[in-house]
Amino acid sequence: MIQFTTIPTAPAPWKEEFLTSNLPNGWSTGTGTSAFGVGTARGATGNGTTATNLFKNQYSSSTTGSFNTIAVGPLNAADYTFSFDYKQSKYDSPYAPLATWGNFEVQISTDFGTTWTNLATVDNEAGTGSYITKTYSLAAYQNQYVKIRINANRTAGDYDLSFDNFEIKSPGNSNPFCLPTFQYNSDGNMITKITFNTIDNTSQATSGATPSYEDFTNISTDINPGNTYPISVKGPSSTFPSDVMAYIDFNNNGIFDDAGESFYIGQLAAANPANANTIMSNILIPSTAVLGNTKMRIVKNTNIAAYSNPSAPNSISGPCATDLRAGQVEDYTVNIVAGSLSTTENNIPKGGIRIYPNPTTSIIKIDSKEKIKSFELYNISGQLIKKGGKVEEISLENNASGVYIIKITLENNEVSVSKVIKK
Ligand SMILES: [Ca+2]
Ligand SMILES: [Ca+2]
Ligand SMILES: [Ca+2]
Repeated sequence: MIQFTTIPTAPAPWKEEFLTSNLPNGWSTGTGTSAFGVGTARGATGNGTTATNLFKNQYSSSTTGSFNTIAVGPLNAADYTFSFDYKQSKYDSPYAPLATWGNFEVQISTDFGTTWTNLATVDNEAGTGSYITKTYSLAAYQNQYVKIRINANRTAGDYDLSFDNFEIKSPGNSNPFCLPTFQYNSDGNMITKITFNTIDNTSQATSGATPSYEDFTNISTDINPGNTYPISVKGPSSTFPSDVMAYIDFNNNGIFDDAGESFYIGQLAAANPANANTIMSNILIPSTAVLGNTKMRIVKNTNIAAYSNPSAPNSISGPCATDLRAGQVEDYTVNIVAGSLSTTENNIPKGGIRIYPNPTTSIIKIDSKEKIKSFELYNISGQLIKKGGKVEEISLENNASGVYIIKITLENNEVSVSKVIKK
């Protein structure tokens, strides 16, 4: 009965470097012969951490291609830039760049892909044999969600057009959400289950075949400043115990260990994946936390210090430590919402209420089995925009494009909180 259209979003700062060969959440890459694909082939090898990249063979029978990113935002810093790496390489070995090949448009959308504006056109740019980095200011898009699209057009040749390392960041933080490095990768020391508020995520437990980084930022939970939430972490530890840290980027600057952002969750005793232990702790969300989407990182690391001194504090020196032994990092999204929008109020049984269309261009209609008593509409920063009594529809005609939160109270005092998007 409920038919919400959930539009996937990612918090900023943001980076997509194609760590696996799966198409990242929220992206689309076209269909048939005009489709871009994630992987690596011929000269289409990536730049940086992974060879994996997003590429397409452009040739006489397949001259155009298009793809778009997930929606990223809100962009709450004034100095955000958008950048990516690209190269074109001849289809045949040794995959040299072509002198004449065509062009691609770089487009941006602030309405989740309904309309697009050209940021730039890259036209027959001379290749270097290496990746070329393109960077564009997003100063004009502060506080908005943005989606980026690339439209590629071939005019000559048979070549691969490759893209990698899509990134939205502040120049003042050149490596947002930097990853730690493990001497022995994950080995038998992975995280197999996390619970935090409404997040309950189990992940793979194959010793020696589990990546040291898992990106679960498509999994999100709503949390309120000033509230405390339980967290549990489960995982094996092959020889020595493992320390577990949690980090939440409360001030939304791409750095995980500013004051008050680090939490020592505890130590997991040695165990194999089949009998892995679980530790629990609590995280107090500071009243100063910036509202909106941000990232939470869980870092687990096995270490000899913990073995020789079980009471030793964590030996994870930071969320980007370069000297960890073996373990895993999992990233999640947490959406910090004002206290009055607590999801614990969201106690209406599924099917009881329907809000549509979502996204909308102006009117939101509300169908409810129970009579509606009142409504409140908030912007993404948690400010009350409008409120009223019994209502069947709400007009967003005079409101800016973006994400809004609607809280509906029914006659029986049940409360529903939903996100709606105005295009
Ligand atoms: Ca890559
Ligand atoms: Ca895991
Ligand atoms: Ca931070």
